[in-house]
Amino acid sequence: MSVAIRLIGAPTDVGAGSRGASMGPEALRVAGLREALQALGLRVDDQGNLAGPANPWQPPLDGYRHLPEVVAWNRAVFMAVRDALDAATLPVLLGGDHSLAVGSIGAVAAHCRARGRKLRVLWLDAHADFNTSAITPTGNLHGMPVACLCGHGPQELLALSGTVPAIAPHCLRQIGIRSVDAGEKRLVHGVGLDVFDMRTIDELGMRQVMDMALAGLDDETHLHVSFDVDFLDPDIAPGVATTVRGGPSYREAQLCMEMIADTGLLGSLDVMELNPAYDVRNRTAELAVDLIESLFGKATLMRA
Ligand SMILES: [Mn+2]
Repeated sequence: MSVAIRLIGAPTDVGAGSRGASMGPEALRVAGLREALQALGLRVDDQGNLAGPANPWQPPLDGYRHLPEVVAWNRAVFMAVRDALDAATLPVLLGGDHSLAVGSIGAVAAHCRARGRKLRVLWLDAHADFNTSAITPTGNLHGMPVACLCGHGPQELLALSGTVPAIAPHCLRQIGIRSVDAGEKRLVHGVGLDVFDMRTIDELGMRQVMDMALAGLDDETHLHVSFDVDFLDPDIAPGVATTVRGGPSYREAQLCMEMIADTGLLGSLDVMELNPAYDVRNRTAELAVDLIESLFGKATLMRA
């Protein structure tokens, strides 16, 4: 793989229910993300951080918290990811809260539409992120990006990608899910999302789950990974605000990343919700870097 990687920092927590994900990009840099990827022989360009509005820390308005701020940040993310893809680089979005996936995946989807490429999105997360203003308990937009991408959400966010919905639900595979609100569950079933929850991983094992999640890819497929760090078990990854016990272990997470790398199709990546305010000596950022290395093809074991 000779394509250059472009790191894009999005230091904000306007979509989250706790402060601190705004420090995520810098924590990943301190943990040596760029150097780790360069050591694999990859070209890496860190374009620095995007700018956007401060977090006003207000209660919800009409079911959404900080909607204008979330829209502004998502516009910036959309343009940066679009520009990276137009420049034939591989964008890696350093979040930031997960609401920014609307802009990131919106740009990837627009890129694929313009070039007639297929899209597969792997959503690695403890949560389905399929809330809407009608059912959200909090109004936090980081719980809504998948719904927005599938056409359910505020018009300002739905319109970002140029087409509504930005992605067809059948493009998406959710992996690691273990916390879904009741109303959210109905919506997820209603749109027919492909969800590999933790029980499925327990019963079938990560290998079979990944075989299923990656089935049907071909050389014309753009593979996007949206990695919410709360996907991981909190015992190994305490540095997120929304921990849910019972996530993938270190080896399960490594296998997940390695199997994605084996496809050779990774085209874009989000690394989201890393929250240094909850972390212990930056170990979650270091773990994220370790897993990202595997995602880009570092063989952990003795396999050639
Ligand atoms: Mn998420």
